Amino acid sequence: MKNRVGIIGAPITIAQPNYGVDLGPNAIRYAGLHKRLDGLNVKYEDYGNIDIKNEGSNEKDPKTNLKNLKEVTSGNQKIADKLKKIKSKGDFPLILGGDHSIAIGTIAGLYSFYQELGVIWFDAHADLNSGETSPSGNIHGMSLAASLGVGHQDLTSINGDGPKVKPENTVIIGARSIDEGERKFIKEHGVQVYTMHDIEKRGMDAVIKEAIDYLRPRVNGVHLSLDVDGIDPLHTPGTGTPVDGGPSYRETFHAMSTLYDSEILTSVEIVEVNPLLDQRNQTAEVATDMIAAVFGEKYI
Ligand code: HAR
Ligand code: MN
Ligand code: MN
Ligand code: MN
Repeated sequence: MKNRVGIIGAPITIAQPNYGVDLGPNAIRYAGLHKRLDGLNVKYEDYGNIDIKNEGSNEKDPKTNLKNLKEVTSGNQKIADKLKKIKSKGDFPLILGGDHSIAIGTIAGLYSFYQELGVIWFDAHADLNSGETSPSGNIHGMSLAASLGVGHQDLTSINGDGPKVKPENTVIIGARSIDEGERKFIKEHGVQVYTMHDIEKRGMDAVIKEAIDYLRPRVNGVHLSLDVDGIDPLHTPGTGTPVDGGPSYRETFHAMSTLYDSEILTSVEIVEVNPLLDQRNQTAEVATDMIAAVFGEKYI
């Protein structure tokens, strides 16, 4: 990566029910992020954490079926603004979450620079719900839909009205917990989804290479949104909504280093690390290993 990396902590937590995910950015720093980047000769600037107000009623609004909409919206507005600032300096954004709602802000900010943005959504979930389909009212399960322009107007109009990314420029990898409404969304909008079944049948190497080859001719930038619950919870127990049966540490590391080799990525975020649910910061350490892989760490 030629550009300097701009690190931002984005500690939104109120788009999901567990407290502690706001501590994710610092847990990743404590796990040795800076040293790892130093070891790779990657230049970076750490801008610290965005000041997020994680105060909301945590009640579902009976009209919208959303929890903490106002607060999640204003937090994401701040994230979008910060993204625009560091992109204007020429930095390569590395955003540390925070729950997965932060992708609404990062992708909205990136839209100012890439009208044909590709997104690789590595996750156990599809995050394609809206107020109408969500079983929980938790906005972190709606962030990809909002980025695609579907959902509450407050969420879809951050940094300008409408979709920030197109369904045909979006690839989900690792999905194994997809709600009924999300299945319908995928069929209707044509998002490319590689479920665990695809990974089992074809292997991670084939899947990640196909995703890269699919996106490359279509897009002018690619954002990796890495939800740590995408990885098997044997390796990443410190996360709010773990789902068994995910890709292993090795398979995920391989996907990340293949993305590095492809030189396709223009921004990276890592989300849903919750140190209060973790054991000895293990999940932040795995997250840091995956970031190292995406920035070029190899075994020799
Ligand atoms: N699909 C469920 C919902 O919408 C669960 C979402 C869980 N969340 C995440 N997102 N960590 O990837 O409530
Ligand atoms: Mn997610
Ligand atoms: Mn998830
Ligand atoms: Mn490998």
